[in-house]
Amino acid sequence: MYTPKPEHKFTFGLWTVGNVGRDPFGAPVREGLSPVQLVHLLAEVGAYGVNFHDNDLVPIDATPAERDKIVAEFKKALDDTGIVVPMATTNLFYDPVFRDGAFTSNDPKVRAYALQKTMRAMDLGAELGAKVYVFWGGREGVESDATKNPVDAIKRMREALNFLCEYNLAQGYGYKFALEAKPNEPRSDIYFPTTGAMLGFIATLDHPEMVGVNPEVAHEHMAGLNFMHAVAQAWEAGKLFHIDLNDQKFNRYDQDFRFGAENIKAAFFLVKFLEDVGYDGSRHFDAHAYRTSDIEDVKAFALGCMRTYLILKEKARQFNEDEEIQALLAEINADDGSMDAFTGPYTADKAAALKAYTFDRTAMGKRGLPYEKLDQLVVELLLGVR
Ligand code: GLT
Ligand code: MN
Ligand code: MN
Repeated sequence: MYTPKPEHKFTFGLWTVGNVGRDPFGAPVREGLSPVQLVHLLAEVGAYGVNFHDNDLVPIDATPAERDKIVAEFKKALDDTGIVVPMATTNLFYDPVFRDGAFTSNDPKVRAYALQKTMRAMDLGAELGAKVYVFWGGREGVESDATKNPVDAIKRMREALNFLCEYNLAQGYGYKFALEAKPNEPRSDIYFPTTGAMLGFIATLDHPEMVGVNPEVAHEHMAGLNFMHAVAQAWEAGKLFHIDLNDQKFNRYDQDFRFGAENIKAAFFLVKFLEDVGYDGSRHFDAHAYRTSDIEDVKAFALGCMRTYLILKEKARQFNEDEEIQALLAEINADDGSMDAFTGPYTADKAAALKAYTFDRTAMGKRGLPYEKLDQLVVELLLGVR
């Protein structure tokens, strides 16, 4: 019942199961597996797809001949396993050239190089079948506001995305672009720090219909925000093009823990939301195993992400079928229709009638709201005693 299958659309990045456990205080602890080995590992644990940055697959200094050989071997691994590539992205943060950003760098040469690198990476992703293209601007920020004008940064980012939307159209790639926000790390402050900020920015682009978001659990939790609310806003705006699932303690560094490892209740409401609305994109796990893990434990990590998702999906089904919970929801949302005359689209008559109406404010303020009871039912459902 909790066995991952391709129809669940579980995906991982090469950089996630391939993470070697390097951190700012310590060297790698695991051997790096090749992209081909990682595809086989993902097939073994039951994933549907693999995503990558250009340089997860093709080293930044590879010659065209080396690139073609790597791509051919990777394609063969995909064919052998049935693993697909739904999403691709560009590494615009690792190389020293990007130390002050890519599209928002103060150096026009760096900005142009970032565009060139992204077009080439879009070619690579399209060649392997990717339909979603993620933009995570990890270095698009500052340590000191003396160094960059934030309005210039916004304008530079807009110019780059408009350029790349046109390239997408000109090549006929049909990509949907998904912008991923993060508040900080590796920069002290990163521009467009939340999913909400990205949504506001998208509306200012030349092709807003082509661009949506890729919200990540951990990134909103770093900022102490309710992730599901950000996802709901993106969904309601028709902008939930991709999602990065993982977990972490609130207000900490970017931990990228296994999905559901820290905040089970938040993970439950997230899965319930995605399943209830019928989100049909990838369930991408942008997480990595603890630094203490060996390769067997990395597999346990990957399987754990997917199993937790499926268990929470089953819990969401139970929630929707639980008579006591549904009765409480019906009570909470009861509507006797007495306000219908006032609500909905504005008319002058409605406004006049509403202004003249007398409310029993005291009674309204005393109405019982059984939210403790309802929440406890959720807790008991999650703890497995219902
Ligand atoms: C990096 C980052 C992630 C992004 C990846 C895509 S790379 O691991 O922390 O949140 O989604 O660029
Ligand atoms: Mn992260
Ligand atoms: Mn991410």
